[in-house]
Amino acid sequence: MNSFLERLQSYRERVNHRLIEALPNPYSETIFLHAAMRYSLTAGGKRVRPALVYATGEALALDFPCLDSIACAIEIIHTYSLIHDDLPAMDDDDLRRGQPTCHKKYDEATAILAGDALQALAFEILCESEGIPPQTRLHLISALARASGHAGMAYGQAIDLACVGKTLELAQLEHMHQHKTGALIQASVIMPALCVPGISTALIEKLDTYACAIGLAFQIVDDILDIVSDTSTLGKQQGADQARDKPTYPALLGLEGAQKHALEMHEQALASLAELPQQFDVLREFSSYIIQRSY
Ligand code: GRG
Repeated sequence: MNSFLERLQSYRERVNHRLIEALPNPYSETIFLHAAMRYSLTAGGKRVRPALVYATGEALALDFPCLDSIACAIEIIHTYSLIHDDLPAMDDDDLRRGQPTCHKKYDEATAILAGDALQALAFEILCESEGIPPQTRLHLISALARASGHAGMAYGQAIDLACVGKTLELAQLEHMHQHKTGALIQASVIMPALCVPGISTALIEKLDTYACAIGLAFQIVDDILDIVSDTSTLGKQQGADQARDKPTYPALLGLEGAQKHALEMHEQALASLAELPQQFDVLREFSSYIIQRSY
């Protein structure tokens, strides 16, 4: 696990450099759009999704430069979603990653625009990713649009907002999280796979099953950490989701039941990779990291 954690750190450092390069410089001292984009994108964060892009790329023997655009585009979409999620019309949070949320640091209009501009920037990066053939770029753009839009994350967020105060069945909770959290995690695995010329449908399916399972495991662990971690580790108020009366895995299954369910998802992820060779160990270790992480 230690060497995996070192690898994870190197993925984080790599994407952090690329993200800084991708950001526009502030044009003006009175217009805060660019500063707000930079503020939210560089305010910390685990970089789980870009790390998963690099890990999948390594398993598939892809070159790192061709993975950079995918890693940046997905993290930028993720950051836009957090900015919008924190707005008063959504979760109304004051803290994100231990720092004032974008609309608290700047103002609501600037935060909305920073999210909008980040979303557009993600697609611009994919359009201009020189190391990737144009036809593949189109597939990547389409995959990210699906994962983040009306059939993916935005749909999941809409379900989430409609579910406040309701009790959901496990299948309904999973449906919400497969879209809200899972879709971008799935894209982090499938987008690198789309760069492999002639990749088989069978391999894509195995990777997709793997990604669905770790996406849910990630969310279950997030719900557990929301209860068991303290506010300084979380970078937000402890028990925030519970306090908002949102349906969570521990609320539905109990803490132990949620832990058991996360382990089941990890086992499902490993099972989907069972026939794949040793070079896929990086993804096996990634799944272990997802269920063992402490923040
Ligand atoms: C506004 C369209 C739109 C979507 C928002 C991602 C999201 C959808 C909302 C965030 C709220 C939340 C707690 C979602 C669960 C997914 C999740 C655990 C997000 C936080 O991701 P991390 O832990 O965050 O990877 P860092 O800060 O490490 O990048």
